[in-house]
Amino acid sequence: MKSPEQLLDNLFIQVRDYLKDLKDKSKPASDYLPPAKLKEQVDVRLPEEGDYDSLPEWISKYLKYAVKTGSTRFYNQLFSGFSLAGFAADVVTSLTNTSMYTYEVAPLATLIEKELIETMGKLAGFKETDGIFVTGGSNANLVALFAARNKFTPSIKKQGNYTGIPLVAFISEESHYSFGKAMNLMGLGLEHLIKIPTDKRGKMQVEALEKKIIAAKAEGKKPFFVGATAGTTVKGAFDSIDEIEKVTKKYGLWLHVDGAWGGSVLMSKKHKYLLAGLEKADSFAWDTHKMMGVPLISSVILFNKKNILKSLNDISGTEYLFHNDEDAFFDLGQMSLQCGRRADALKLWFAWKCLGMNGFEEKINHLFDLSESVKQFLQQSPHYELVYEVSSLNICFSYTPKYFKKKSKSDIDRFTLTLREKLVKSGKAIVNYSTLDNRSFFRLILVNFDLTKKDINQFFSDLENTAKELQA
Ligand code: ABU
Repeated sequence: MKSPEQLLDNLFIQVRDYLKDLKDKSKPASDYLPPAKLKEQVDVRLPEEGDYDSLPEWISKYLKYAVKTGSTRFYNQLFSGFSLAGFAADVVTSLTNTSMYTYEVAPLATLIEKELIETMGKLAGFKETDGIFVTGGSNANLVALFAARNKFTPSIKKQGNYTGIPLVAFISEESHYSFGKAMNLMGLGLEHLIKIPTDKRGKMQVEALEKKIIAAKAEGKKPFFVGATAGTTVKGAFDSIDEIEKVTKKYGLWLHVDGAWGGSVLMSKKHKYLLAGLEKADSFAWDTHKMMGVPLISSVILFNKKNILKSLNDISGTEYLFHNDEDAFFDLGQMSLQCGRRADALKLWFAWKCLGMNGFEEKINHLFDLSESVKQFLQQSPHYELVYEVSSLNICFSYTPKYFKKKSKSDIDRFTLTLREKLVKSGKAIVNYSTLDNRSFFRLILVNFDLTKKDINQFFSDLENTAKELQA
C-alpha cells in the first residue's frame, strides 16, 4: 500500500506534467469523447470497497479528460489561464479546510477578506464599503437585489410581502440571466423584471429606461432597482453608468452594477473609464476569476454603505455558532447567506501579493491591446465579418471562406456551428458561439494572460484549415 507521502509526491508529479503539457502550445485543449465513450474509459461508478492505491489512476484519468481551460487554445468562457498563486491558495485552502463564519476558526482568512473588500471598495470609488465574497456573479446579483428589495420594503423581512404592490426591476436585454433567477427566488416575479432595449453595441438605451420607469409607475407598480451591466456576456458591452445614474437618482431607485465580467478594468488606469460613474452606484458585483485570472470562484458583492449585509442577514438562532466574544465584530458569517463558506479570498490575495496592482494592470492592458489587434485583423480580412463593434475582450465574428458558395444567412449560420463543433471536438480551439439578432457567430474571448499574437494567428490558421477540411 502506498504511503500518504508517496501519494502526495505522485500528485505533484502529475500536477507538474499537466502544467508542462499546458505550456506545450502544440497540444490540444481537450481530449473530447462523447458521454458513452467517456464512461467506457473511466468507471465513474462508486465502489463498495475503496482503496487509496488507485488514487493516482483517478487523478491521471481526470486530468486526461479535463478540458484544458488554462491552454492558450481555450477561448470559450469568460475565464481562462492558470494562476500559480491561485493554485497555491487552493491547495492551502483545502489543506487547512476551514469555514469563513467566525474569526475563531478563520483568523487570517477573515482579515484577508476584510482587507480585500475594503481595497476593492476604494477602487470602485465607494465612500465607505460593505461587502463579502460570494459563490459567483449570479449570487452577487442576487444579494444586491435582496438588499434593494429589503430597503424598499422594510417590513418584508418579518412580515413577508403583503403590500400587494409589485416591485419592479429594470435591466438591459443583454444583461445576465441571473437577475431573472433572483426575481423568481425572491418572489418578485419575472413579469416585474423589465428588459430595456440596447443599442447595436449592446448598451442599455437610457431614454427607454426612463420611459419604462414612468410606465411602471403609471400602472401602480413600484420601480426599485436598476441593474447596469459592465461587460455583457456576448458583446462585452459596458452600459453608461453615469447616464443611468441620472435616472436612478431622479426616481430614487437602487443602482446596481453587474461587473462580473468587466469589473476588473478598475485595475487599469487606461481602461477604467469604462466604469465611469461607478462611485455613485449602490452595489457592485465583481468576479476576479474572470479578467484577473484567479481560479474559480473568486467573486464579491460590494455595497457603497456600511452595515448592509449584517442587517440583511441578521436572524435569530445563531447563538450556537456566533458567541458575543471580543472578536465577534470580525465574524463574517453574520453577513453571508450561507453558513459554511470557503476561504475564497485567499486566491485573490495570493495572486495580488504575487502580481501587485501593477502586474494586474499590465496584464489587463495586454489583453485589451490583443483585442484591438484582432479587431484590426478582422476588419482588414475580406472573409471575416466583425458582427458587433468591439467594446472590450469579446470578439463576435463570422467567417465565410471564398470557396463557400452558398451564402444565405442560414447557410452561413450552419457553417459557423459545424466549423465550431469540429474545432472544439478536435481540441484545436475551444471557442464558443452565440445567436443574437437572428444570426449565429463565433464569440472569441481573450482573457488568458498568457495569450500572444502568435496564439491568435494559430487560432485563425486552425479555423481556416478546419474550414477547408469541412469543405473537402
Ligand atoms: N457568468 C458566467 C458567464 C459564462 C460565459 O458567458 O462564458
